[in-house]
Amino acid sequence: MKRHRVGSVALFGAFAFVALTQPAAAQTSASETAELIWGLNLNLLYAAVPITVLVEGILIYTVWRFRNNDEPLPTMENRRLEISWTIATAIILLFVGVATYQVLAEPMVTAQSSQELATDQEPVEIEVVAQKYYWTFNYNGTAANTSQAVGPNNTLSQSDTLVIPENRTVRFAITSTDWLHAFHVPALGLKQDAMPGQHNTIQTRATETGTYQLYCAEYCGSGHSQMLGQVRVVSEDEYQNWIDEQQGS
Ligand SMILES: [Cu+2]
Repeated sequence: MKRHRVGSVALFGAFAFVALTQPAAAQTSASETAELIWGLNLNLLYAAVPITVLVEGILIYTVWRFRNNDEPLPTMENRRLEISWTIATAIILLFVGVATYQVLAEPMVTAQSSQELATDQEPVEIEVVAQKYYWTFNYNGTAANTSQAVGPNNTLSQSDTLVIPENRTVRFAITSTDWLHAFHVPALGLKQDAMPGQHNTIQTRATETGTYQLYCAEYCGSGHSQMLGQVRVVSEDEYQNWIDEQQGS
């Protein structure tokens, strides 16, 4: 009878595990950054779900097992149990720490200096400028035609829609002209504060063409919720054509 109960709890746990992890596993990542973050999320879920099921299982079992016990006696000391849960917790925390730091150390998650980038191709460098309540993108290394929008150093400048090539490293230098904003593209796993007087760097390599939503993720005033934009990921050829087109050549 007791074995039967334990079996039921284990079976329920397995179902809960599959049900909870399936949506995360089915998630397709649109960039290397998003893939790393979702991979970590999934690994942590693999550790967290069995622990949750185990703890809740023991709790429910204990409540049921001692339901008619009017004078419960606490366990005064159980050294083996105490050593076990201390070591088990240490191992779990070590796993969480190592797994997290591995992802945090990835250049696609935490941007490093450009020297540490092992890319066969020059990264695309884009300055992202936040201002109440819109986004401006300055494409470094692209000379703007005078008839087009011109950014600092005569670079090609665009507002609201950011166009980036697929399968190529793109570095964003994020800044603000007034006060705090935050550049946030959830589908690409990108989030970085925009602060006046400094450039915060993030980088990614998009792996899926498409159009993704850009949000401001730092409350910045009455127009904050409308401070939106779009990120269009296109093929390398299409990107070059788009640059040429914008330059009017
Ligand atoms: Cu905002």
